[in-house]
Amino acid sequence: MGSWALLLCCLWYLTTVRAAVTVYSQKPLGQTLASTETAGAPAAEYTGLKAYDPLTLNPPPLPDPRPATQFALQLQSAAGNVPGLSIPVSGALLGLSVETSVINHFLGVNSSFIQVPFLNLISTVIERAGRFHIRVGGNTQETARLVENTVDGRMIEKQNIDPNKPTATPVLVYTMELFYLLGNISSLANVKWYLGVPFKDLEEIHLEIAEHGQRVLGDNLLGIQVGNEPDLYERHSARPAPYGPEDYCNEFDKVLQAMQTNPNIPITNNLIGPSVSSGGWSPELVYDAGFVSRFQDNLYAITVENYPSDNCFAIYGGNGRPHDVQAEFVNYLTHDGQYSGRHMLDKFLNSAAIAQASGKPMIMFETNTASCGGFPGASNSFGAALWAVDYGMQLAFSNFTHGLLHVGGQDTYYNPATPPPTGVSTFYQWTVNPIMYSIVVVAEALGNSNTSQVVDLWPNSGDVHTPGYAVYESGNLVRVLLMNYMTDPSGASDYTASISVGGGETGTPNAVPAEVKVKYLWSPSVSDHFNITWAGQTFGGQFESDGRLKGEERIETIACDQAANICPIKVPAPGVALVFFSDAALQEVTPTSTLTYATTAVTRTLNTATVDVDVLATSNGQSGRDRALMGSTSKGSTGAAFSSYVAPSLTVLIAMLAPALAFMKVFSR
Ligand SMILES: *[C@@H]1O[C@H](CO)[C@@H](O)[C@H](O)[C@H]1NC(C)=O
Ligand SMILES: *[C@@H]1O[C@H](CO)[C@@H](O)[C@H](O)[C@H]1NC(C)=O
Ligand SMILES: *[C@@H]1O[C@H](CO)[C@@H](O)[C@H](O)[C@H]1NC(C)=O
Ligand SMILES: *[C@@H]1O[C@H](CO)[C@@H](O)[C@H](O)[C@H]1NC(C)=O
Ligand SMILES: CC(=O)N[C@H]1CO[C@H](CO)[C@@H](O)[C@@H]1O
Repeated sequence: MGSWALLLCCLWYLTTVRAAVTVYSQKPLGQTLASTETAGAPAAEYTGLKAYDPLTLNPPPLPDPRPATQFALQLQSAAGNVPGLSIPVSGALLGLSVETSVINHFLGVNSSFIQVPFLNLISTVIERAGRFHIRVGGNTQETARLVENTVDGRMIEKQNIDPNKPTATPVLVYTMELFYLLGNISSLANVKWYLGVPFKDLEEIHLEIAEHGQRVLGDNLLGIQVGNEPDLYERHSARPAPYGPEDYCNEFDKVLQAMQTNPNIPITNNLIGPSVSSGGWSPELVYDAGFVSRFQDNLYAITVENYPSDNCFAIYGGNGRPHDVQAEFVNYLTHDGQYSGRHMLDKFLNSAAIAQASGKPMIMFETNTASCGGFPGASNSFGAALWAVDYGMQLAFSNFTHGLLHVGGQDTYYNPATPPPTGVSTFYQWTVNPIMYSIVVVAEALGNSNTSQVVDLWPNSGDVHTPGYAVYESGNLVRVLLMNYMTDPSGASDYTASISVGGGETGTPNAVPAEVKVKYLWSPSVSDHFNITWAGQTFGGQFESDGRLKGEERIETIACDQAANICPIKVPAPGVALVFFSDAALQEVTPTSTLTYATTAVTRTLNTATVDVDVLATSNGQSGRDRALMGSTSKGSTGAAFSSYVAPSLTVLIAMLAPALAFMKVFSR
């Protein structure tokens, strides 16, 4: 049976059973997809695409002794009195790093076919932070080549160069459509880009990314990466040994000179490096080789790339070590754990200070929960969302200006969001994963003023399960973010922080307002994949999202005791509370209306300079063939099968598609 016929009968089936069944997608889907389950064995045999792995870990046991559930938190109202405050950062601090080979799935097929869920997702952040930063690159940028046309007419294509070396990194070929796609995205939403030139073969330097990137993207191109994780080149046989920091600096110079003599590259002061992973060299070795002083006038930003752990052993074997994810889950769930942002950034504080001293942004250019795709059950859990909120705030506190969460393809666990697999994309919507919420929460915590300064509060006598941060904007306390890493459905591990502002020993007047507003990031457990809300709204479950937060927004109002100078803020276990100390601080990051793009894809045949959003919102991006299919299966309600399509029917659809899914093309980092 062809897959279209298969879908056809599924659709008929789902329209008839929709009303009768009520199941949630997560577990049933997993059970159905776990095709090779062995009787009696633990459910670890899921063999489908990793992005949909239903493996759910157990929340770690409660710490013993338990942290206090009541504590006082004394804050200064003015930034001037706060030691250790960060430099001013922007709400666009957390962005994405998208592997080049997956942009046709994640961003759009080409310049006239842009993924609407993607636009909606980033618009959700832009409405809060003012803009959004995306890096397109990763390992696949190193061998990318611009071609006039690809064989099959697509925007990008992978080609294996040497048939005798099947494991060699395939050359990625792309057409001009890539630049137009990014350009057209920026004309729809305020996205700024980082690109990277290939650095693999410097006998013949390829600078088309810089040439066309600058020409097509203009100001929307922030900078150009030169060299990706050069400290691993020797290990990955990308360079003959020995390859050291000095060699990298010399090669960087070679590329710079090629740019400076290229009339099509007018801007050569926007380069990005050294992007070391710290798996090989510490960044200090590169600074010692003169990187910053030598390229001071040509650098846009100083970058590092880092993951707190890796799942490479499970993916490739050999390298690295196996991980017991259940046992290690807890390492993500403390403010000072082995995998925490604080721990990760310790080794880069000197880099951030060097960047600050040289007036450059400091960017964590590629990061996520674990390299080689992340960990099943952990990277796609609410625990990862808490980890990423803490990490994002810690990046700010550590004087990093940006951090980019990596997006792989269908075969990774850590994507903030995943488009449906090729072939079923007309029927499924996107899967938004927990760390996407973190991007939204951090955007709201930092706001859109570019003046936010952050301090890590270490509240509750520095308990690592209950971290907190204060945010000062234009010198004044505006928001406080409080976290609870524990999972305790009984409610006994919820805590209440009694926040005082000024007064007492601060030598300044009592300053709590009459009331504060609070938004919660909530889930019943750190292990949950989809039952997550931010201020009462959710992106929904697997294959359920069009990129918009859905549901009624819930903002709590908490009365403060001004005489006693106390605002009591409850924080659930697990959860995050974002406390707004003024209505202005709330309004700054709370969109009143949402600019959205309501179809599954935008098809634009007119490439005019301005885009009519109303037209986009009402246009139907599906092709005629897809529409005909829908019409013929939904018994008189054309399109209804898709638009009202909800989780309950998914089990059935997936069950019948399982064989087709197995053959789907997959991409991974
Ligand atoms: C863009 O992709 C769409 C959908 O696959 C296709 O119909 C269209 O021809 C493509 N446009 C270009 C310019 O390649
Ligand atoms: C961040 O920069 C500020 C201003 O220079 C400095 O006071 C602070 O100590 C730095 N923070 C860290 C964690 O290094
Ligand atoms: C924040 O900084 C960005 C980038 O420099 C700028 O485009 C934007 O206008 C700034 N926002 C405000 C409110 O100043
Ligand atoms: C989310 O969790 C809550 C509490 O456990 C439960 O009442 C609710 O039904 C769950 N929602 C979904 C969509 O699973
Ligand atoms: C701003 C921008 O990059 N616009 C591009 C949109 O895509 C078309 C091709 O489809 C290009 O011609 C435009 O330059």
